[in-house]
Amino acid sequence: MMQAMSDASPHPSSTGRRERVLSGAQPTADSYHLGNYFGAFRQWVALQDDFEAFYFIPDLHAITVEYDPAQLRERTYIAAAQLLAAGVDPARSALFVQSHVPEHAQLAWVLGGITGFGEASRMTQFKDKSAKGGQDASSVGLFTYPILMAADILVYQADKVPVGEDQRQHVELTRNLAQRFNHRFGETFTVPQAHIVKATAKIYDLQDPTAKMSGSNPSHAGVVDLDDTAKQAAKKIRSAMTDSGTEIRFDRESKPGISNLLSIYAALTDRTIESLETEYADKQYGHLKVDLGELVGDFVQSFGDRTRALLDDRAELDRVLAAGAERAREVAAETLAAVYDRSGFVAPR
Ligand code: ATP
Ligand code: LTN
Repeated sequence: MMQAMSDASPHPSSTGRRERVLSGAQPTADSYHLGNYFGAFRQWVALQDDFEAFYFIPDLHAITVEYDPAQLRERTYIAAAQLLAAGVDPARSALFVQSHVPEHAQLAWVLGGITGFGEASRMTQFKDKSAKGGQDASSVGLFTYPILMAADILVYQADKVPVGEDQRQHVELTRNLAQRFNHRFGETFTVPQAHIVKATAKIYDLQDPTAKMSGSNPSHAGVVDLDDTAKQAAKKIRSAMTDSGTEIRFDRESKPGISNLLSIYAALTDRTIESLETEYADKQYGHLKVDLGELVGDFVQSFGDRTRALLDDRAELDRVLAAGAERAREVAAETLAAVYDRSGFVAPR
């Protein structure tokens, strides 16, 4: 009934378009890290073959914690260069900056009206982050962060959202909001699915292999940054906290340190954990660390070379981001128009 009354475009899943993938990673550090790469970017790159892809740098999300404007601007460029270095291909994917597409913020406002306060209060990322800084230090923006994230996803009618494990709850909220809106106002949104690859869904901190490798950790001793030198990265791997005992075996419970190194090794070389266990059966922790240290060192070295070359040409980065935003806006504007219409807003004429 609602839909029949609406003159906005139909639900996209009925239009036979290609399936869409969307994701973002905050520019809140001077570099992304190995956890971001394996947990997210590798999947982004793989999915751009078969999906219509939208990848973006959530600068609006980045201002929900204390930050420095000049630093944010620089980090946004670094993020763009690193995503390109990781293999995001602007010929196949729209790569853009969130603030270049105002529809994200506009849709977030509408979704805020159908989000329960209690529902938002249950988001564990907010609870964790606000616990660290103290309730008074937390902004309202940090609280409503997941609603903006839902808007990011829904405004593109995304089918798949490749993220690490820590983002699962936010995608679940997004699904609930999409279903709620569709139910109340008529079919409007595609209900997205999280795409989480189990083997690399959570890369752990090298110094505390029970905690997530995280860019916001004040110490980067356990975080391999993608702009580390080969030497720095190799040293971080060699200094990784490992477990008591000597056996090189994957066991998350009793050997979190070794298991984390095996996960990184397997992901980096496209080998199975089993083949690594076999290869290192008679060897010591030290051998594994030295070998992996070299591999990770080589990896960050070539990643860094590619990134620096891209960062040297800001005008080209601007062009890539502008083209990405243009493509993104075509899609986002169409969704927002449908949402405004279904919401009962009078169209400007
Ligand atoms: P924070 O400082 O909030 O911890 P972060 O380092 O986790 O930041 P995000 O911007 O939150 O970085 O994450 C970008 C993407 O990388 C998300 O899809 C997230 O799930 C993924 N990701 C982040 N850390 C890891 C990790 N340690 N293992 C696997 N995936 C991760
Ligand atoms: N909250 C995410 C970043 C992010 C995102 C998104 C990821 C913002 N909007 C939309 C996927 C889809 C994080 O990684 N911290």
